[in-house]
Parts: sequence; C-alpha cells; structure tokens
Amino acid sequence: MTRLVVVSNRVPLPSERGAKAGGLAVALADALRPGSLWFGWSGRRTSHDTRRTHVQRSDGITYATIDLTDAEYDGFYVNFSNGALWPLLHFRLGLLDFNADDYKEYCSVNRRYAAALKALLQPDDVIWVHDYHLIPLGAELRALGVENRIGFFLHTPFVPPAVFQALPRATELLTALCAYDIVGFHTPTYCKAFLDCVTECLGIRTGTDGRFSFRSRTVQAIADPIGIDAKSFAAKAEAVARGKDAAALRESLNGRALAIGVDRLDYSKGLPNRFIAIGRLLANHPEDRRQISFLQIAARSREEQHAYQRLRRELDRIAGETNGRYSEFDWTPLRYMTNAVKRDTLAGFFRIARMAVVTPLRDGMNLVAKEYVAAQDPEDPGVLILSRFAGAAEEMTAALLVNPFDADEIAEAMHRALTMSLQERVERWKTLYGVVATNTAERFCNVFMSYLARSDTVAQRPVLLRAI
Ligand code: ADQ
Repeated sequence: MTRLVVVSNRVPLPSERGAKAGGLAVALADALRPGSLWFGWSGRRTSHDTRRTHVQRSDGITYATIDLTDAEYDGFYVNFSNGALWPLLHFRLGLLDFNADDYKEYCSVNRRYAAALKALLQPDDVIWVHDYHLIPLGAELRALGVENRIGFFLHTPFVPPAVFQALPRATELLTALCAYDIVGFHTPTYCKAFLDCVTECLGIRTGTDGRFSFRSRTVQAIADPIGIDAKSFAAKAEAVARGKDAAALRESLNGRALAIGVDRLDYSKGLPNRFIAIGRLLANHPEDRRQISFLQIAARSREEQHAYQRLRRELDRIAGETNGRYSEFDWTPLRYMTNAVKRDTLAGFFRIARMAVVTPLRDGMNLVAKEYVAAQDPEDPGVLILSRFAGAAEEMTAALLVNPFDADEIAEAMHRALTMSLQERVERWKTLYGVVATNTAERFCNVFMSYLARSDTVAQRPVLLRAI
C-alpha cells in the first residue's frame, strides 16, 4: 500500500501539541492515516549543524524532523520565506526585501531537507509538500533521483506574471514548481495566475484542464480549496458557547452586539483599515454607538520582522485614538488583544458574535471565515463580512463582500449587519453553511490525494467553484 509522506516547514510534533493545535494538522487529519510520515523542521534552532534527523511516533504516525542552524533560520525562514516570498505572494511589492545570500540559504535548506527526506523514502511513497517555504524541494528530490509522485500545495495566493516577475530568481522558482506532478492552489484564480506565469515566463503552452508538459514530465495544476470539519466545529461551538469563558464574554457585552475579528497579527490581514472602519461606523452612524462592541483577537506573529513591529505600533495608535474618542465610562467600542486564544474557545466566541469582520487585503483562503459560519446558531445566525480578496470569497458569495481598502464600505457593511433582518441573516447563513459543509477539510484531502495517486485519474473535483 502507498504511504503518504507530508512535508511542511514546521512539523506540529505531538509532544508539543496543546493549546495551539496547528491549522495544518487539523486540515490533514483525514489524510494522515496510521503509517503516514510527517517530515520537516523541528522548530529548534542550534548554533551548529547537527545533521541529525529526530524521529518520534504517535498514533501510528511517524514524525521526522531536523533542526535549523541560526544562520539557516535567518536566511531561509525569516528573510527569504517571510521577508521576500510572503509579501510577493500577497501583492505587497513595497515590502519585498530580496537579498541574494538569503536566497542561497533558502535553496540550501531545501537541499538539506531533500537529502534528509530521501533517506526515509520508500519506492511507493506519495509525497505531499506544503507551502512557500518549500517550493524548490521537489526539484531537489528529483535531482537526487526520487521518482515518486510528488505534489505541492500553496497556502497563500499566487500572483499574476507582472507581479511574480518582480522577484529576482522568479523563473528559477517557477521552474522548480514544474518538478512536481501536482501543484495545488486554493482557488481557480490563483491556479490561472500560475498557469499564466508558466506561459509567460517559461514559454510553455498549458491546457484548459490545467495540465502541461515540462521537460518530459506532465504537471497538473489544480484548484482545491481547503476547508474545515464543519460539523464538529459546529458541535464544539454549541457546547463551548455554554461554558465559562463565553458566559463571561456575554455578560461583559451588557446586551450589545458583538463584532469579532480573529487573525494572526500580519499586514496581509488588513487590520489598520478594519480599525479605521470601526471609527467610521461610529462617526457615520451615531445611532450605532453603544450598540456594538468590537473584539479583535490578533495573535502575535513573526515579531522579529520590522514590518510586523511597525504594524503593531500602528494598531496600538489607531485603537487608542478610536477608544479615546468614542469610549464612555461604561462602554469601550474596541477591545484589542494580541494573545492567542484556543481554537475551542474561539468557536464559542464566534457563536456569540453578531458579525465577523474578515477583511484581509489578500489571503490564500482564510479559515476564520469558514469557522465563523460553522459556529453559528441556525435559528439566529450572525453575519459574515468578508474581503473580496480572501480566497474564501470565491466560494462564500453569500457573505457581505467588501473592498478591504475602503474603510467606509466596511463601516457600511457593519451597519448593515447590525440592522439586518433575521430572515435575511438565516437565508445568507444557509447558503454559506452549505458551502462550508461541502468543501470540507476531508474533501480537500481527498481531492488532492486522488490527483496525487495517479496521473491519469479523473479525480474528484471540488464543487461550488468556477471551472478553470
Ligand atoms: P493563516 O494566515 O494563519 O493561514 P487563517 O486561515 O485565517 O490564516 O487561520 C488559520 C487558523 O489559525 C484558523 O484555524 C484560525 O482559527 C486560527 N487563528 C487565526 N488567528 C488566530 C488567533 N488570533 N488566535 C487563535 N487562533 C487563530 C494560512 C493562509 C490562509 C489559509 C491557511 C490554510 O495565510 O490564507 O487559509 O493558511 O491554508
């Protein structure tokens, strides 16, 4: 029987799992059957190169990890992956910070991953590589003679050729992507952008089915939206909403409507505009003051980077100004916290919230939007306000879709959510829940695995999406 080998930059080791169960571990739960192998970085940094692979087993799954040296961590992870690729793939060319030495380190770490992984591979393994840190991994494995089926899934957006070509070495990276058998994206738009890059930068004709030939290999590009386990998230939300934390939150609202935002503290998530929008709502609709409390939970992330430090200062400033201007002695419009909250607790908070404001400037998918919908009470659901530039917007068209760059539009959507009739809320929610309960995490895995299993398979296609 074929064995699934998952490769991701950070491996969610069972020994470290606790409050923060990794998003990827949740999404892949259905694909990771006993016998599978998960390979990647341990999360540990060392001052010198140990070249050791650590192996541990839990519930029949083998976790194999390597450590990174401080220099590798800086060049590969902080500087090139998060300082160049992340802004590029989120259309933020002004933040792109390219340095040739960092790129060299990025390639060399991918080569190291490939060598360590090759030692663990069996002939029938199928390999599923995740995310932008590991774009060259497939090509490095091929260079070592690995002929197993290898798929790659990108969790961020993909950009059109005019943006992609701004990255020095863009063509090398694109060529590396063509070493995979399957290249997966969240949406047909990203999939098309990739195929356009292949045509424009590499001069290769691609088929309408997302297939093309490159150096005697057939590459299949697919759109396969990631999802959640909607039923279990809904059940969790219902139970947790009856618990202690949810009761404390509800009591603190004093009958006011809760608007919620939950994100990593990242410049792609559009937080400054969202905070400005809260001020605009209160300015443009004085009748809404005291009717609403906004809770923003923004877990700190990538704090070693200047762009993230600047973002934090900016948010502190806008939150301070908004609260200074509109708070009354017994009401604060904006509550803003940067500590992470457990996924279970969040589920209960989502259920209490009258609206979720999910307004990233760009986002690969955005699972918070799906979790919010799954968590709602079907008899009295809240309203999802969603950025047009989140991948989720391609499926979740029954949300109130907004341009996240337009604070007034977000403010109007919040006013509309606050005053929306129960009937309209229920109608919109039913449609949204239909999408979330269909395009689940299980389906995401099944679709990818069916493409990965055989090159000529007519695989199970994702539904409710435009054909590419
Ligand atoms: P992220 O950018 O991390 O993921 P997202 O999909 O919104 O974004 O969140 C992933 C998970 O983290 C969700 O389960 C969410 O509940 C949780 N989370 C987010 N903020 C949190 C907070 N403040 N506290 C606690 N938990 C929080 C990347 C891409 C996304 C893509 C995912 C999956 O950037 O576009 O949807 O991968 O592919």
